[in-house]
Amino acid sequence: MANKRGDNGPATAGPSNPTSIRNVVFVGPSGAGKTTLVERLLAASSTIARQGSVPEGTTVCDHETAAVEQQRSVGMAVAPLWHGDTKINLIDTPGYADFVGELRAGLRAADAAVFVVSATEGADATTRAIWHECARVGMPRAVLVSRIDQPRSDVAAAVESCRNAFGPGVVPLYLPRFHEDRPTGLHGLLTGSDHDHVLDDVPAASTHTGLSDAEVEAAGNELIEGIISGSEDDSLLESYLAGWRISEGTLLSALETAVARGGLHPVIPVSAETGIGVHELLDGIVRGFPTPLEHVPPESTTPEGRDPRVLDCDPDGPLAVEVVHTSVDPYIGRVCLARVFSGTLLPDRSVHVSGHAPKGRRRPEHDSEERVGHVYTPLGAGLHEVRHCVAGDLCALTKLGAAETGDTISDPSSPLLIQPWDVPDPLLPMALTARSGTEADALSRSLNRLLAADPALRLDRSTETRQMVLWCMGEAHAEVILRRLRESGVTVETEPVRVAFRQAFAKRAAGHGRHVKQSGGHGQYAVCDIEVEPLPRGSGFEFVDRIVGGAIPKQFVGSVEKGVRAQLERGVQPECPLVDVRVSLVDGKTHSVDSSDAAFQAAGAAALRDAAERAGLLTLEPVDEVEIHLPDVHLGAVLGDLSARRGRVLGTEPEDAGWTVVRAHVPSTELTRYAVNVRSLSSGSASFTRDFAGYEPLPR
Ligand SMILES: Nc1nc2c(ncn2[C@@H]2O[C@H](COP(=O)(O)OP(=O)(O)OP(=O)(O)O)[C@@H](O)[C@H]2O)c(=O)[nH]1
Ligand SMILES: [Mg+2]
Repeated sequence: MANKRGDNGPATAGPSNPTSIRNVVFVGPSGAGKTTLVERLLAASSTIARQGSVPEGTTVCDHETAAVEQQRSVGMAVAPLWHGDTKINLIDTPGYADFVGELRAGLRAADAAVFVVSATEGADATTRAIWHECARVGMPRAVLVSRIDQPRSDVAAAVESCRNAFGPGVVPLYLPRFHEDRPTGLHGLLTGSDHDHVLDDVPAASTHTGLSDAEVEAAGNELIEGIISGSEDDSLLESYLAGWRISEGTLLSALETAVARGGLHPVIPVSAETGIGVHELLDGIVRGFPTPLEHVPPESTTPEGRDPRVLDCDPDGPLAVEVVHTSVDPYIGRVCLARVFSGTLLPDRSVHVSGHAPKGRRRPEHDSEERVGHVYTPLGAGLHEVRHCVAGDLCALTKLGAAETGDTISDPSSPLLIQPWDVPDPLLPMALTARSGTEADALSRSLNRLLAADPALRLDRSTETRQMVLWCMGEAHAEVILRRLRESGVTVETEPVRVAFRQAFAKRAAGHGRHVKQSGGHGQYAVCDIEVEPLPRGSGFEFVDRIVGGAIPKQFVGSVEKGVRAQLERGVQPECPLVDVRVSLVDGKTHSVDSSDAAFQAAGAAALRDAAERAGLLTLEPVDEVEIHLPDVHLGAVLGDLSARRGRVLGTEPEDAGWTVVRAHVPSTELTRYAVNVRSLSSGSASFTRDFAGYEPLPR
């Protein structure tokens, strides 16, 4: 569904204090139910009148056509709700591995994550990879065991698999209660409360946790111990060991500390279908999740990189806002989602916009002065105007012409640049062509807009293969990008990605070049003899002047070199430059009138072609060094596949428990779809990087 943009109502005041804000990102594998759960929370808090659904394509967060078509999220989305006096910014992210760039943007905007794992699936290798993404940025996490209404759901088994995967900090905060075999509500281990609100006609007395009183008590004690150890509060530990009763309020505040420190991951069972766990989750977010004040923001400097400092989350501090996401709305144009790290963003103000240029991914480093028009709070694709956005809050901005994902918005009187977050390396190349010359300009413009919005894209324009290659994260990402390009009105086609081959001399040889035309008018006369000698890979081209006795005057020696160099670059076969060779000019002949620079260039080129014919040429193909990180169980399959791709394994080393890193040299032609292949070989769990390593002879 395309949500209605801008609700034209009067601008409302957003929260004015960071303590009344929670930024919570929903992360977890695809299909775990994140988008559906966000939808349920929005409906439960009356933020939306009716709960939409993913299969019907009517949710707030999956508003893009590509998401509706793929029936999964393809980008991060923000949807705020109010729970009491607290504004909770829910940030939905896609679980599919192609969209890890969107996940990282979501993590950047948030102060805590809810990790959603299906009660029918538990934690698999993809889930671990996402957990690792959260851990590397130190994101506090709670675990939601979702879809508990489904027949095959098993909350206890899912908790156990999460604990095995993520460690002993995973501890239930609530247990499910059942009526017969159906979950009907939750039992709070900290509060001792039962919420059997789902089936009103079922008397609470007829529901049970399926556990004995002793088991429930043990689960409660385990939670209290988890809170105490995660909060690292010695006085609490002493009270507990002395057998004193610790009040619920004290434990709740220790719970918040333990979650913020990353030592405790409380578990809440939920069902977006029936609503079980929804109120507990909202209460848990407000009472147990860190506020923006507890989040150490990224370091910022001046745009020139001076005066590094970490700003406080202070509405009265210097303005430091980061664009975490950009999308293009068909009606409004560019919409930037931004996190205010410090200061207060007000509408109708001049601001400074500055950005990085990491790895040539985006535009070069840039700085400009722009004007913020209205400030909005986003609801999926919808926008509602607000009077301000304080430190710790998220907002949407339109009409910021130059701003792109990763940019910093600050006060023009003291411009800042926030240090960038890690963007993933796109590894699936896609060669694009426009249907006509006029379309080529439109394609170029649209691509530039997409590159500015999505840091997980990279564009290479290869002069060697004369292709425009867009690097994406995987097929689903590529599909989304093609759709966005077509929606922007360009007719774009894809073609197979070409690889740039080279050639080298097979052995030493002599070459004779003669360019003589003396019939009528001013003639042309140049004769030269060269010797070629193959050099080690990567040496490039060397030219040696071994002329003795002035057989060729100095000024024409340079001409021969120029002719040789041009022929090397052109190659003797089309689009196949010659490399790694020493060319020595050993002899030649000149004519006092007819010799010229042009004639000696032509003779030099002819001598090189002659030498190539005598020596024979080897075709070289580009080879990349790949580094693959994968669970041990998939090692055999991945190594077998590497050898089928003519890969040469350089080494395998154990990594974290159960994981291995493999390094290998693999021909680039064999890697054009490796991003897709390695994923299917490893059930989506392996990741890899590739770097150009050099050229190697193509097997005959
Ligand atoms: N029965 C049941 N089905 C659910 C529940 N939550 C989600 N679903 C269904 O599960 C499917 C996937 O749900 P999504 O909300 O799209 O999952 P997601 O985690 O957002 O997936 P990605 O966007 O791909 O990461 C949809 O068909 C939902 O209708 C639930 O609590 N109970
Ligand atoms: Mg989703």
